[in-house]
Amino acid sequence: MTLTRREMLAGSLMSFASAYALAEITAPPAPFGALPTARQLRWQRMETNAFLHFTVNTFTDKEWGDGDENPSIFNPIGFDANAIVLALKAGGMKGVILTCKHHDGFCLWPTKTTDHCIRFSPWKDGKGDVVREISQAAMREGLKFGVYLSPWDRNNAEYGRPAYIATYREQLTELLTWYGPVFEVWFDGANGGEGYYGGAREIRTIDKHIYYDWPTTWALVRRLQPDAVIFSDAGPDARWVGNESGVAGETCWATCDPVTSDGKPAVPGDADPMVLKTGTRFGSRWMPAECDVSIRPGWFWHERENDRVKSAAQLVDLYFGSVGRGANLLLNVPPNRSGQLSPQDADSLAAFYQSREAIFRKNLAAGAKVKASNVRGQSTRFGPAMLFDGDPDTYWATDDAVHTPELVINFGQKCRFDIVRLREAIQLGQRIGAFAIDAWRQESWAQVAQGTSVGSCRLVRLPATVETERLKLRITDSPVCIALAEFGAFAQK
Ligand code: FUL
Repeated sequence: MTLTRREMLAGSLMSFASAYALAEITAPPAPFGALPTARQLRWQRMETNAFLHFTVNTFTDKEWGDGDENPSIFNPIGFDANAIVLALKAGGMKGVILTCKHHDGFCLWPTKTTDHCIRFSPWKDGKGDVVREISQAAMREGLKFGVYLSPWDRNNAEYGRPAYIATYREQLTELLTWYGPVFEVWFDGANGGEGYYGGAREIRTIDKHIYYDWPTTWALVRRLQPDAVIFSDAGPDARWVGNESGVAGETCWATCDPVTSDGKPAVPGDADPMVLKTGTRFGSRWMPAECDVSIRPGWFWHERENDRVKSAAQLVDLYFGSVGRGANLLLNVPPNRSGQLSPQDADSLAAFYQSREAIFRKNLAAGAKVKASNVRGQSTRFGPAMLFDGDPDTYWATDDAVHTPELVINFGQKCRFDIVRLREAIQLGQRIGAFAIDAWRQESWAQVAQGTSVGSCRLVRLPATVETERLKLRITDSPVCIALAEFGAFAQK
């Protein structure tokens, strides 16, 4: 049969129309609530980053330096940025944040703003630059580099007065323009109090809500490093989790409206830790939590703590309590006086990574038969196969009216596992409010676990190893249709 031009045109218009209709039916779910920016999405996918606390304190054996240190004490003769970064990489760290200046005010780079810095140390005859070496080693090894610049400066004579704020911003400008891309800028909440302050040796208190004028400083970060995530007790991109033990709330929403204990908008150094710990369900801002914790009792290296380095098993627990609750883990591993990681720390880090690899190597649900109670528009694009393709951008979604669907995983034979991992398609917001997991026991379903917030990652440790042929995920609470990017079942034991 030969078609006329007119018939051909009509035919192609028809198929265009039906394809269009289908596409309409299977349109992705509308985003819900506060959404992550591209920089936040990139940051959340990093999951585990390292913190390096290193400065004069490493040599004075202190946690907080007074600001009256003689720069001549800073002399890490064996400093090896490459070895440090390689050890972090072996620990599975994706980024590294360096304390470029801690509360003592000593700058680890040749700043033009103060003499309380590395230029006046004997290390490399005052020509060294720790910031440059760490940032370059990170770049070489594929880790991202971030900066910590303490707002509180116990050395600066002008601290507490406007002149210091100008200096602080100059220091930030140096750090954000001299060393290439920065993935995170870490603003500490600890500030104001006793210090050396250029010899005044007094107590200086500041109004945390006014003194720093944070909006202006954060605008500077945005201008100089638009991809950098800004971290503080009050965000704006990532929030402190409210404790330094490395653990987020059992319920931990990525949305948050940080407030002070009397309900005012929070600022660095004045935020209600309980709000930070759990976030705010349906909060107005996407502001995921970051759990900072040290591998040792202190933030800086102390010889007396060499036998108190956290074990791989303890680090795995922290991973479950942070990344497993939708937060990022920022693990501090402090270099020692020779400028290297001590073997205890490096060994623990490597073992931590190997443990994680061993646990998450095989998703036992990936080869199973999976049935969803509902699939959006019955489209394979939103089908449950998307849960196992390892792509965080694809997901199983339901029709708009279906908020509490179920998913049955049929292993075809008895399967043993003790960990379940869920990941929402967070580019569409935090949707799921609660879920439950059931195992098939001969003739009926028995609930083995339940949970609340999911977000970028939820790890569920089952109370005991489950051995079953079938597993069921029930979404028990969601204000809208769901979009789940991953379902995983793993065996640790
Ligand atoms: C705190 C500081 O006072 C500690 O020394 C450390 O830097 C920690 C990460 O933040 O507020």
